Amino acid sequence: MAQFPSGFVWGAATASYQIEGAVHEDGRGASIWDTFAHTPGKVKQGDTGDVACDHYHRFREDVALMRDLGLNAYRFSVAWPRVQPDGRGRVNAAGLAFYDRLVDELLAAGLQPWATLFHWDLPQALEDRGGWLARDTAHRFEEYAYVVGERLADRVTGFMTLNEPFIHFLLGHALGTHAPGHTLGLHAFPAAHHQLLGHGLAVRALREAGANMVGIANNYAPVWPAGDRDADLEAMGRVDALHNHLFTDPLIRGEYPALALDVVRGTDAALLDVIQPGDLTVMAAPLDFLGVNYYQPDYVRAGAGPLGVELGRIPDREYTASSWPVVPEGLTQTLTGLKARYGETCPPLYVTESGCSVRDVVGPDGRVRDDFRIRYHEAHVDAVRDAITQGAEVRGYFVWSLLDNFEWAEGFSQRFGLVHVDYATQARTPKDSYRWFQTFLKDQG
Ligand code: PNW
Repeated sequence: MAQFPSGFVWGAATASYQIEGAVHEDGRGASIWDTFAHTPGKVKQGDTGDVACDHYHRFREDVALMRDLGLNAYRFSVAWPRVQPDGRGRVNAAGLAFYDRLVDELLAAGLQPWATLFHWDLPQALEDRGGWLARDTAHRFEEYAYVVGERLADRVTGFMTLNEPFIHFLLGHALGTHAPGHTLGLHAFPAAHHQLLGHGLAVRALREAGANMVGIANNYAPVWPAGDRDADLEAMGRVDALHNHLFTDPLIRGEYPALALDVVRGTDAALLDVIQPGDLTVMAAPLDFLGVNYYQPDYVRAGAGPLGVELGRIPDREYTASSWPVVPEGLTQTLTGLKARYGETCPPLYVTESGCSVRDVVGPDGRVRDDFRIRYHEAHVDAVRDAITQGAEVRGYFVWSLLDNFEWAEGFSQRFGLVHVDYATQARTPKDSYRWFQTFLKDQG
């Protein structure tokens, strides 16, 4: 079987609000997820990230787990409200110092630090001024990016500006199931535009601060047909434009996909007024890599939804505990599809998230028998290998996630980790999948 290219990056990924806890410590300001999780009815069981995995205090133990696993990289996110409690201006030295300690600990353990600047925990103070619906937030993000870059760029291997701006746009601003909870439908378009603008401004700021590997982590899904009428194919095109092209074409081609603009214009032509001259040039700042977060295809037919779209359940598949189908070939399609669409201008790709939720329990013998997850990652690693064989330039694979953690609106009910977390005691238990990955990496040499 073909080997992975030398220097291939094998990592695990997490995000600040999902693991850190310590929400009131060392001068951290409130984020929109603090507000949202503390609003009754928004998160299952009333769970919050107040304590989460207590990673803020246990990061040394968590880094040791990764070192022992044999990973060579770790993708974490920086909590903006720790660095700038008010989202602008004043920098909180104690907050920044946490990431400084984390990065040093990673380097000492032989792990490359990969930092995401925004994984959805916007400072509440900025939300109060309009959040991503306001153009100013893009400029505040630029300022924050420079602060983090100045402090960490000498040691961080790769920076990702945003995590999944599409999901933050869709669930946070269009549908309202994530913070900040807006239910604007396509009237949320400014939140897409301003995230993309913020991305471009942050790329520039990071480079000025000395960063030399800069990218983004996007969520991608190949669009599969759930019907074959003309209307179904048209519905697929709209989904592809919004989910996959809207957040990538501007970065690589310096233009919005025409179909996405049509859909937004059809909702309200005035929404497009947020696009100012020069914005797309800013967005198209050259990227060193593209991060690919992959979970499942969009299975689409025409229907009565707002986009004229209905999402279906792919038949004859295994399903994860979060009811997502297991479709490894969708990852191959995503990676080769990016290469096909952008050709020579396609940046090198890293799978920045891949993983599944399983109903894991610690057995009486202390083992967590998550064979489902082992098979999941075996199949998805093979899918990456297939994509490389077919000409995609893929340089890394990050498992989502290192630890079981706060799965947003699902709270702690969904476990994605290679390491089990008992939230009552904060005990970490490496699962069978952790041991599998350890052996796999040894075999890779
Ligand atoms: C990603 N969807 O979120 C995030 O980057 C992680 O923080 C999260 O824990 C992980 O995937 C697992 O969910 C997503 O509805 C949330 O398709 C929702 C969707 C996709 C990704």
